[in-house]
Amino acid sequence: MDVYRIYINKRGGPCSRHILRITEDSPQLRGFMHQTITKNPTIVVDLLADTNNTLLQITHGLQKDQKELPCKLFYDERGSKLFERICRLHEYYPTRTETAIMQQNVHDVVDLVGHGAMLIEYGSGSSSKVRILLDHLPEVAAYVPVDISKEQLFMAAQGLKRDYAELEIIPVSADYNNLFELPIIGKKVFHKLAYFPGSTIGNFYPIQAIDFMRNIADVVGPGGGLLIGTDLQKDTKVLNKAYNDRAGVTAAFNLNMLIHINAEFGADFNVDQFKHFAFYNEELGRIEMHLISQANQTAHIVGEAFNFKEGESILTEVSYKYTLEGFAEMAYEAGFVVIEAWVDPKNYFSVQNLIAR
Ligand code: AVI
Repeated sequence: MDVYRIYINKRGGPCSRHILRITEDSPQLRGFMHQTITKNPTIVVDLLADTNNTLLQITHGLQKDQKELPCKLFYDERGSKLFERICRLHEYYPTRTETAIMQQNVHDVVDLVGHGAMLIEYGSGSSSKVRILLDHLPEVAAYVPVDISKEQLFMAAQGLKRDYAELEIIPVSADYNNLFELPIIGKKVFHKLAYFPGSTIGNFYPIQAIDFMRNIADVVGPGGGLLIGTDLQKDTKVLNKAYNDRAGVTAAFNLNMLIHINAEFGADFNVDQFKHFAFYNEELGRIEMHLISQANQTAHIVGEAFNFKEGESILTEVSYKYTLEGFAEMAYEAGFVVIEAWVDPKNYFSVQNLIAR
């Protein structure tokens, strides 16, 4: 029977460079747990179990004057499903607009990328967006989906294996905000292309976005590429609607963060006593998502008490919207040059091809 093998670093801990050498008897795998999961000869590497790091981020964030929580906490199982629903909402234009841009320009994209690429997708999730590239890119050397969720990686890799039998798929389970080393692959790699769709770059503060893209530039090396989706600045009304949908899915998604923290970190947030609030901050060019406390209240996390005044907010997410020029400047600072930016007719969204300098 074909198997997936998953190697979990038992040491865990925050960001550090872990070496992934992926053969069964490799000495680097000593001290790693080994689980056989399911079909197909594909290897999944889990770099870090960073529960402690996340807990620190939560408690530090709640000690700030403007309380904040890391937006990665949206994505437990329920949160990921809610996010999928958001992506299908009429008000939430980014997903369908990015897909349309890709569909209309895939031949140009592929011409620029060329053959023999190692395709590394950051935050690959269900790996659905990459299919349009895989359908058109000639001779992909390997597809390396990187995601924190092992379950999603397994499911996605299985699905892809069914449809792209010849493709070498090496999923890496890692927090892509941390440095990670690429797995070694069998075929010759002509160049590396990082793929970061979905405008998730907007969820980083600009300084973090530059650092993150700098890491990608290191990973792909000079001449390597980054294909990235970026949301663009537009009418405030359109933006406010996208993050305040009428069906309340975004509100449920936002509140789910507290449910997740209660379940995973033994906290006791009274979820009913918080309300979703999102608005476009024109000055800073970003959507801000907040949870507003509806009363004076206290929540406990690992024995520590956090007080909330009535009306006080927790900032749960920023979602920056860029101009093409502003993004090009940021990319340049991170070591990239924008080669091409494809946009939709309304100029709502862009897919950009960047080359590392
Ligand atoms: C994942 N990210 C790009 C989404 C966004 O639009 O910033 C997350 C999201 N938050 C609310 N709706 C969607």
